[in-house]
Amino acid sequence: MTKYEYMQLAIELARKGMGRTAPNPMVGCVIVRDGKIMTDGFHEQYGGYHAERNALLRCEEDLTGADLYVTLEPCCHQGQTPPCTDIILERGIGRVYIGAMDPNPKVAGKGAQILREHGVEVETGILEKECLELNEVFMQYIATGIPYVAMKYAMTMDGKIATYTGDSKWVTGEVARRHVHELRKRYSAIMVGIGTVLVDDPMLNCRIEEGVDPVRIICDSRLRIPLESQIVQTAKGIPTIVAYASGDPKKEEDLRKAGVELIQINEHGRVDFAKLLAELGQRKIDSVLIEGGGTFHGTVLKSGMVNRIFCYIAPKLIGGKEARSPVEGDGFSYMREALEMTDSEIIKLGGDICITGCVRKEEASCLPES
Ligand code: AOF
Ligand code: ZN
Repeated sequence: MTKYEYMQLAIELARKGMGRTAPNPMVGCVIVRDGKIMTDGFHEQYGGYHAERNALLRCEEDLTGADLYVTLEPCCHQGQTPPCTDIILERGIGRVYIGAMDPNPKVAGKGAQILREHGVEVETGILEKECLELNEVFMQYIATGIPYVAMKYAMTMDGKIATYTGDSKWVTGEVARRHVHELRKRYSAIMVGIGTVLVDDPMLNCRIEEGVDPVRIICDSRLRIPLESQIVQTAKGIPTIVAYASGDPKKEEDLRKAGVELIQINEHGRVDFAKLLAELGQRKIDSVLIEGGGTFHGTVLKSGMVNRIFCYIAPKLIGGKEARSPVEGDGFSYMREALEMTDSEIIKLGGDICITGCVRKEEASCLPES
């Protein structure tokens, strides 16, 4: 096997930690000697041992001179667990292949440097693009403290998210809907505008085996969320935040009693999305999946803080000029102003497809006021 194939295995292992490591990274590690995989490991949960330590502790055999493949630069700091560089050196590993460097200021090149200083051969940048993408959330959050934001919507071939009567169950088929639940597992929080709660009364949980429910966040400037909505009714079991600008004190108290956490941000009577994101970042929320309606998406895109879009398309047509579309507001005047994606890819999901891509940063400035 080549070094790229071993790193690919390490990436697949890392993914097993999805939904359980935030706000820390997903990391995988494979250790090879004389062409044989001796051991492997991954970061299983937040606060637990790192991938390298898990792999090394599982193997009692002599690993002197072995090759270690790891998706993220080994750490060299004492955090919740001891430095991985220590155990790598103790076990006499000969060569370390690194996928992506760690932007955490406590590591940032020092991990690789310490290994080299102790005579370990270090090669960096193996499947770097894939390893960076694996941890796109961590890379942004550790550097800025601002959560990574993805937006998701499902539409028909004629660009509608519901019929003119508001019916939207279901636009896409089962395979695509399962994919959405995988996203809900991957992202730490899910966010919608109050409109979605009033129309759909959703649960916004993660309904797959071994799923992890994201924190639910409702943007609700005037605190209109009904106490009898499914979200409020289940707030004691699933962490739920309502972000609002102003509201009746009695309603505030009732919501708190129901288990809802309230965040008040009043910017001229509205919740400012950028300020809300900063607040969520302080609460260790590293990523947010937006699953709102067209109005909410329009507002959020205007902030310029959306990193990625997941657009599901079902091969159906429903027509109707009153039928809602995924991004509303006033929109741009000219094609040349369009927000463009980089690194876009198409995923086939049964009869549906998903187009995903990163919003080109310099263009993510703003949509016109609606
Ligand atoms: C992980 N898992 O497999 C690797 C990490 O919170 P701590 O003390 O466990 O330290 C977290 C930091 O360690 C994290 O920000 C990253 O820089 C580094 N590497 N973290 O949780 C791992 N390899
Ligand atoms: Zn470590």
